[in-house]
Amino acid sequence: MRMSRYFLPTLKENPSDAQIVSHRLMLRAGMIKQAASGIYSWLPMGFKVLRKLENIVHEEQARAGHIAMLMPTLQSADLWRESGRYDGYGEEMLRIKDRHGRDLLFSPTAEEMITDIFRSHVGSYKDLPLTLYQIQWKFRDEIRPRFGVMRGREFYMKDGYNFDLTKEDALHAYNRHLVSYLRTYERMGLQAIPMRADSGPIGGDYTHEFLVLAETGESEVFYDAAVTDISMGEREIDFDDKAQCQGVLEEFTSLYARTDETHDAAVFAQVPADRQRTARGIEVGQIFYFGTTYSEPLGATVMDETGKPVPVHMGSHGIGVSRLLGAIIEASHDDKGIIWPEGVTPFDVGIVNLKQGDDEADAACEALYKSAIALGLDPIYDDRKERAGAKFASMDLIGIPWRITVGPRGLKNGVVELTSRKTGVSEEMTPELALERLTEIYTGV
Ligand code: 5CA
Repeated sequence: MRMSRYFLPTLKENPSDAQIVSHRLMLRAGMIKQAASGIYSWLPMGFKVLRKLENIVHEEQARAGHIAMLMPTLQSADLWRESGRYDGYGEEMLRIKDRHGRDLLFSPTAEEMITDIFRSHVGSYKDLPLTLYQIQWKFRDEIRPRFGVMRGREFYMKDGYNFDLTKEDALHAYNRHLVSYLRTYERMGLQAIPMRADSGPIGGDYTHEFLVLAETGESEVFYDAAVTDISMGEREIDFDDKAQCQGVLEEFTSLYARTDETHDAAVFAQVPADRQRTARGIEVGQIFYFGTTYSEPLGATVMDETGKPVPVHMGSHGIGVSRLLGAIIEASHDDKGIIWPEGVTPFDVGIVNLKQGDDEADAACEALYKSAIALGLDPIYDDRKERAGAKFASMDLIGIPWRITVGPRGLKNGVVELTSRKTGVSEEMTPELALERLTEIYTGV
């Protein structure tokens, strides 16, 4: 992409209404624009990152054997009356009447709809296990939408639902979700710690929230510092291997890590004093096992091996995809702007032309830009007639992990400068070598 042709409405000043750094930076980097309280338009660069996150979620769900689909945002109230949640859900549910006076609602989650689909089409234990998921907009009429996409009213969520014959199988589905979520967050450059939590309006008593530690997080958390040393890394996972998935769950959840809702001071006191931590965290996902809470009232049963109808064991599992943008920025920024982890960056490399209009510099940038694309990289070329300082400031603000700076002085010696956004370290090298380095970083070859 050439900056001169892109739509990147960056702001020089800090927006006064944004209280936390991720919200400020998303507005300043021209990623979102507020449309109404808690409702945002996703401008091109914000949309690009949102799609990258979505792709990672899809890839990791496919790896775990879960199946993608899509359900409507507007749903009939009747289904929710059947489960008893129409009245129970409270003011957060946006209720709508259509022209015929029928009650609809904007889906805040989709347990009812997926259970309805299941009961219409699945009748035998032989069709299980089954895990279906979607990535779809949700609406919750939050009393206090704030912090930009972090607590929106309209937000993008991955919601997955497992259907199993037995509790044991459903707990394996729970474990599969835990493992796949850990992989998902790590690919996004985040450490998200599974913590014992409260199930709220979803129900059930078996649930973990995934929290990214950040001062601006809305949840108070208590944990054993040793949990921050555990990561999935490169290990191979067989998602059908029950013992392996259970092992990962135990490894990640045996140490003390709880949100304030389930915090138990007496148990916490047993953690060695020098490892006790109290902090704040951003909830970027939650998994639930709730047994037959929905399948019983909605009549989602299958015939078991003896021909007897039994309600299926279910769980639901969510990732706050749009909230993740805020969480990533909270975890990775400095006073100049965003620092995108390579796995989610909107562009792989920024090319800065120090002397736009100079034939030699223009030609070198043009060649570099085209070679980068030919190599499968996604460059953004700042070809505007701006001062070098302004170009650097833009690249730093929008957080591109690598910058190649091209100027007449370097070109005399056949070199450009490759700079890391994270460390600020620059190295001179030939344009070919710079591209080789970047290809290795992004594709591993
Ligand atoms: N049905 C279950 C799992 S699919 C469910 O709705 N879970 S949830 O309520 O925990 O939501 C899943 C994730 O969506 C949360 O972990 C959080 O990351 C995100 N989320 C929830 N509310 C909001 C909101 N108002 N704005 C942005 N993200 C939100």
